[in-house]
Amino acid sequence: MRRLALFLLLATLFIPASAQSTTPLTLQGSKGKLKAVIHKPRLASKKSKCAFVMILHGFTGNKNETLLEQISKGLQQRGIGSIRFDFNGHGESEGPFQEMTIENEIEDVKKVLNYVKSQPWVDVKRLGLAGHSQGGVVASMTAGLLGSDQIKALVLLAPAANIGEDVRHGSLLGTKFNINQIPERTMVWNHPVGRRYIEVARDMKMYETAFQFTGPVCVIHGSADNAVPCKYGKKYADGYKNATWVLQKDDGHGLGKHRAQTLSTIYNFFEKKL
Ligand code: FER
Repeated sequence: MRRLALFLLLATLFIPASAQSTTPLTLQGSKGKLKAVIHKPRLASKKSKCAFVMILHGFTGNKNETLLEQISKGLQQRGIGSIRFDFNGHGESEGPFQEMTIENEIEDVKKVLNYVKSQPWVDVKRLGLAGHSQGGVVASMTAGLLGSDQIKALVLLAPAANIGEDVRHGSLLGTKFNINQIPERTMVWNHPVGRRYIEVARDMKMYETAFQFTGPVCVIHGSADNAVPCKYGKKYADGYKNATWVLQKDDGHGLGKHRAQTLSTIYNFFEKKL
């Protein structure tokens, strides 16, 4: 009996911490299987929960871009979990690129979110979203649709708010097409963009949907971004009730110039707001 009591006492004194891990996984998305990497931070005990961020890449991008990996690793060191994944038609995920749309990318995010919420170590009350470029548009619209009950904080990195406007003018990143007779496919950055992508982008209520989100937002944009001029990011920041605007001088679309500063802005924001 004394031994048992001693054992129980020691057991409570040495509750094992749960180690950090970085694990590849496959999830069901809107158009097939999605490949993802989930980052779990070190937790005080097996029962602990942590804040968590979903990280979204851009048009023709993938989950292993340096910026996204850096965000995951930095958050992990600060006790915040994250997931990066390839959208349908991108990276190692399934689905033909030509069928990818901003709409079905939003569906991908919702499906990944359901998986995240099922993890016992994730605090579902402390969920954040971060998206780069087209991933920023997807993040903004998903946050608007789900609301601040489900998404606590949002980071938009060079959000590609010009997509809708470009499309309505018959242009996609410099490729021209006839908006009154949308082709079955349009090659953009060597990728086949389908008709449905253009229709969705033409009709989407991007700002209107996005601005339904009332939680804290941080918008970071490079002043020398040639793919998405920074005035589009500024319009996002100006439209939100609760946004911080960070303009990175002479930085481009990939936000590589002041990377350390960009990263610490992201970490500090999530540490404070989640
Ligand atoms: C466009 C403007 C910006 C566009 C895509 C982007 C496909 C997004 C770029 C990115 O995600 O990096 O007209 O058309």
